[in-house]
Amino acid sequence: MEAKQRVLELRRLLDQYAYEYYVLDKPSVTDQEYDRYYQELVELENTHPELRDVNSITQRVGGVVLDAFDKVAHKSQMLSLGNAFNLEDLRAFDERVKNSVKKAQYVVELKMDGLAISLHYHNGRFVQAVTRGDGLVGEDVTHNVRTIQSIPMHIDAQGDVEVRGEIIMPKKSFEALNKQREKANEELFANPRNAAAGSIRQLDSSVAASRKLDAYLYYLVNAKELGVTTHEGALQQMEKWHIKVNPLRKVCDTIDEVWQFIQQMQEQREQLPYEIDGIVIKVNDMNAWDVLGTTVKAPRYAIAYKFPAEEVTTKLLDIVLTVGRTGRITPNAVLEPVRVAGTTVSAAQLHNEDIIKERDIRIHDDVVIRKAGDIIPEVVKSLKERRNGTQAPYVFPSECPICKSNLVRLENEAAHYCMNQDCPARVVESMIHFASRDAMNIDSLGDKKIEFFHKVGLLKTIEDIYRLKDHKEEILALEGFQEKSYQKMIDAIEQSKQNPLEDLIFGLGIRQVGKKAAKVLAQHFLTMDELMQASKEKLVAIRDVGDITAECIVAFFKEEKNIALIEQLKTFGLRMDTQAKQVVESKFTNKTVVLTGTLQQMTRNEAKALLESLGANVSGSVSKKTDLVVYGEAAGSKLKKAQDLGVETMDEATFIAEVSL
Ligand code: 3BD
Repeated sequence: MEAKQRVLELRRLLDQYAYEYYVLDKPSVTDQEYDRYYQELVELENTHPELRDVNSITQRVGGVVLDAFDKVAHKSQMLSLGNAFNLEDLRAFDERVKNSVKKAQYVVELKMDGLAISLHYHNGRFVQAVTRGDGLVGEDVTHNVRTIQSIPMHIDAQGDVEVRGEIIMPKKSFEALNKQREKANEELFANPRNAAAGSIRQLDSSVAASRKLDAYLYYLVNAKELGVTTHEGALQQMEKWHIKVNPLRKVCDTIDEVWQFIQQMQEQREQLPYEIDGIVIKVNDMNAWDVLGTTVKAPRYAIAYKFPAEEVTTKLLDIVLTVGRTGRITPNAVLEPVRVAGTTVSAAQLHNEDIIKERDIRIHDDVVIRKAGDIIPEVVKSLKERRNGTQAPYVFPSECPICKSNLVRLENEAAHYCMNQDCPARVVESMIHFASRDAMNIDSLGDKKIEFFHKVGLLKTIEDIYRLKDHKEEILALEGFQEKSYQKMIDAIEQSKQNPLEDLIFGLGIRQVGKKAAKVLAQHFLTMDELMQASKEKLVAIRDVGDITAECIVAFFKEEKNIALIEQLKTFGLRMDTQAKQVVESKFTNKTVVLTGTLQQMTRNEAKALLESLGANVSGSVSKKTDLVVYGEAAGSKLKKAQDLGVETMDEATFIAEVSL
């Protein structure tokens, strides 16, 4: 009995100290004192296993390992936010708000650049954490969220409480992590948000525990039930529970005051210990939230002001061309390395010849660059006034940088193409595509290995992949190959021979034939031979196959080399057919159906498979072409849109009744 009292006391004490340290950033005890109590608790929990508790502070180190993440439907949808890019947009927002509610106060808060999360407490205990996902269904990441020190495992509240916020990785943690990964020769994270997302998507929670994540919460779902009527009041209620809420916020009476706060924060942005990508503005009065309502996906009571993308100047050292699988040429700028929006950038996209001409971008120019959507670097413009006479207008090369054959620019296309089917760059890219996940999914034959095997002459064409097993001695003599990794690769290659026809069709890399078209073609023709013999007329008659796609398919199967490749693959034993899906005639046959909301009787994927077996075409978005929307619980914008468009809708019970006939 005494041990139990002491354990509870230690947990309360340590929770309090953790709160002071991780939430308030104001520790009241020394690290040594903290450690003493912590060790005492560890020992008591060891000697009294019956007193262990998943919510004990000792469990923050992680160690839970899952097989997969469970999907969890959100009780209420996690909405998106509309965007504002300037003061004008904000004034328009203010006007809209004031059209519905006479007087509006706003709460302005920082827009943390992390990933949205929902936390659940039951009778004061933390019970579950779910990622935002698509807003309707997220993933259960409870085991990882337990390791985030600033998230309380106990709050002083009864019943069910749900709070939502953002998980972030502080800049310092991010830099330390990447440094460590660089040393270990591991791939670096592009930015703190990706690092945070990657850490939360770990099956082993000790990895997440080592990542030094933090969280800021900004939304109390049950505010009304608790008698809270303003957003600021909700934030203060959360603070009383020791939940971490960003103190950098302000209640404003006018939009000009809001704008002032935005300016201040934009100036302080670099000095903040975490990355933000804007400011969120919310109407304070929560009764006004109901009056204002929500649009298709975002509430009308809030808006996100997005900071303009950071632009920096650097030198353009060179323009180099890369060759894709289809022969498409992409020009890339080689830049003097420069830091922008949190990472060092040394290359940027230049898209095509026209863009280089229009922007008059020349080698040796000083150029302004920024990250599009804060991810992909692009050259905005060149600083012509800084030229010193050494910059000549850029002449797009006439030869392929790899095989030296002439480049061709087709009519009505901005891109140049290398037309040489045997161009080594194209050959390598085709093999990479063939082995990729969505195609033949040969997991242990990645990009680097393919490039390497090509270099040493073991892979000259796609069919050589299936000949690798005849070169065991040579491969084992290569650096980095052991018997075990060799065998794993060969097994994966052999395994791929059983893949259904659609994977092979997609893997061949026929122009215009993506994943979906490959599936449609496989289902329509059922065998490779039938597809190879199909005429253009036959092809265009298929739904989802257009003129150009049909021409590309016919052209592909006219080529001697492609016919020879397929014949060779046949002799290797690759599967050249697929099972016809049995289509049962029903009221869903040939209808375009959209599923929305949470279904109770089956998962959305099961419903999709069922509908497809009944001959329906299941689509993700509602438009005029939609014939029917089947909705489950908490259906949101798609159902509303269907009703607005006058599209037929059907609830789950009716749907089940229809399909079980
Ligand atoms: C933040 C929606 C509302 C509750 C809807 C008003 C879009 C991510 O710091 N408030 C914040 C922040 C995000 C928010 C709301 N307040 N929604 C907020 C937010 N201070 N970042 N977000 N989200 C959260 C999102 N996430 C992924 C994909 C699409 N949208």
